[in-house]
Amino acid sequence: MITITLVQGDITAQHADAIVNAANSSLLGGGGVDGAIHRKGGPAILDACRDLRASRYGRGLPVGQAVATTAGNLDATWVIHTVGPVWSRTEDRSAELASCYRESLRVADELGARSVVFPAISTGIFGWPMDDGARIALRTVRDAGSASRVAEARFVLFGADAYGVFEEALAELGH
Ligand code: AR6
Repeated sequence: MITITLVQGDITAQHADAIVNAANSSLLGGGGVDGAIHRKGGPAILDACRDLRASRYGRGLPVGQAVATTAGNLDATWVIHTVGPVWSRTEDRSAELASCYRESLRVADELGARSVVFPAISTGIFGWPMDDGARIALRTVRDAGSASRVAEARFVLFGADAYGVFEEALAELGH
């Protein structure tokens, strides 16, 4: 059984065992959550990402997958990088978005993390509508979380609007 909580704020200010990063396939940084995590976490995270590019992920991290590094100076032990799909009007990429949450939880479970914080993956620069993104996020974490040892999944939403959308989606889920 996993407990899902919602917080409004900046994900880089959170304390948890693992912080999930909404990365891109290059693993070498970007804007949004990714930029904030690298800025606040410091160069150790980028060093670890470069090592991953030089070894397991020479072609980058595929969409829907997840991989962990140190959390550098963040108040966490690990950052779990995952690559969300870019929103498409013509193609349903929901399975890839769900996979980001499932794979991040799987990696967290492997590491022994008990608390994991998530951003609303793909709902910023990648353009996914917040309400649909929230439904996919919450349903997937609830379902995958029941089989994991992760005790808390905390969604950190940037701003009151995103928080409100998640609150409504969580209520719809009967949580
Ligand atoms: N804390 C919590 N949430 C945040 C923060 C923060 N500090 N900053 C933004 N958000 P995004 P994506 C919200 O763009 O859509 C990067 O360049 C934001 O309002 O971070 O998956 C990567 O390198 C939105 O609701 O991620 C990729 O190229 C949500 O977090 C690309 O952006 C996700 O927005 C990934 O795009």
